[in-house]
Amino acid sequence: MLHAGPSTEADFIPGDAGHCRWTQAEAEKIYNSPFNDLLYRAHTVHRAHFDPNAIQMSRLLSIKTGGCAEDCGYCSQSAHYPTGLKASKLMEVERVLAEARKARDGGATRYCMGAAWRSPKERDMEAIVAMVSGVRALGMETCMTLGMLTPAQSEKLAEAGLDYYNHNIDTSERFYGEIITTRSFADRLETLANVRDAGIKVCAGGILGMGETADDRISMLVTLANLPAPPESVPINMLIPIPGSKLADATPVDPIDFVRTVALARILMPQSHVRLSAGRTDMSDETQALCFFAGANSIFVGETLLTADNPGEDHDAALFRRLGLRPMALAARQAAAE
Ligand code: SAM
Ligand code: DTB
Ligand code: SF4
Repeated sequence: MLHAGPSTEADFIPGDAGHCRWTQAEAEKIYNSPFNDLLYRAHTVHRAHFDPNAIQMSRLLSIKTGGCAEDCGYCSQSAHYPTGLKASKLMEVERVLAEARKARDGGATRYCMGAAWRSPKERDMEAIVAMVSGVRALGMETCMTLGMLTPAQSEKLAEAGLDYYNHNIDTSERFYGEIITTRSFADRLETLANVRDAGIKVCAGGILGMGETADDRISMLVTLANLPAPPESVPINMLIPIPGSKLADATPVDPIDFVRTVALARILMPQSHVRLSAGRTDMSDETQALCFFAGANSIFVGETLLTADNPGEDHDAALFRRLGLRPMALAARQAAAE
């Protein structure tokens, strides 16, 4: 299906897969337009595709924490930096399912399980598959983020019934090597293609506040929007500075620029769920409200993300009340995706 794209024919190059391909120049023009024009356009696109007051709620669990071989400069779990995080082994399936049950009872409809791996080992696949089918049996959508996947591993997860796979491109291709050296931007795209080919829905986004330029942020979104099919879910994380990590002292992103990026994501990927992801603890309610107006329609709920803090149920319930927001029902989301 065609997604609502640029406003004039001159604005885009038709892509092979039948959806618009955005150019960097067009995306920059939109990002740099007057703030009110940008937000008006983003919100109009948002209303055309979604209920503007419904927010999808996901819950995260770290199923294997720390000791990771990759050198991602933002991460608490990389073994390359003295972040003080204690590493642990893969969690037992029953414990994961007990946590998932609690999350479901707390209102989450998607359960996202993350492992601090470069890629999963064959010996871990049996437990991973059991986690996917167990969480599904609880009536929740499933998401995993385990690092790079081969085509065969992607097929195995698809057969287990995995709904989403999260694999972020994090930033622009140009800036990538400044943040991570143990894998390449092309490696990330390869896993995204493997996941897509296996028929799993794609969750892919990035992080703002790592010292990137506005053009890097725009380029990251153009890459995502121009994939053969745009990701169904686009997490926009604000860097949580981790003491001891390479980016511990990065300059925080300007909240207005953060909102501009969310708005651009909404315009470039009209049918995707845009997730206001990590970093909400350090964001004002007003900034979050602007993000929801600009088209963000998904959040992580609960006190913790993988290892870092998240606002928690009480704060989010109060925010939802103030803004008249409500949780997006599972059935409504499935209908919107069809
Ligand atoms: N190891 C897997 C991988 O890298 O794909 C999965 C887990 S990893 C922690 C998932 C994503 O969380 C990263 O790609 C990054 O975008 C985000 N993330 C990690 N640390 C973060 C931080 N300190 N602040 C914001 N986002 C972060
Ligand atoms: C994503 O884009 N953000 C989530 C999820 N995908 C896996 C992870 C955020 C991690 C924040 C830092 C932490 O908790 O360690
Ligand atoms: Fe490992 Fe993922 Fe953290 Fe990178 S982001 S260090 S791959 S856990």
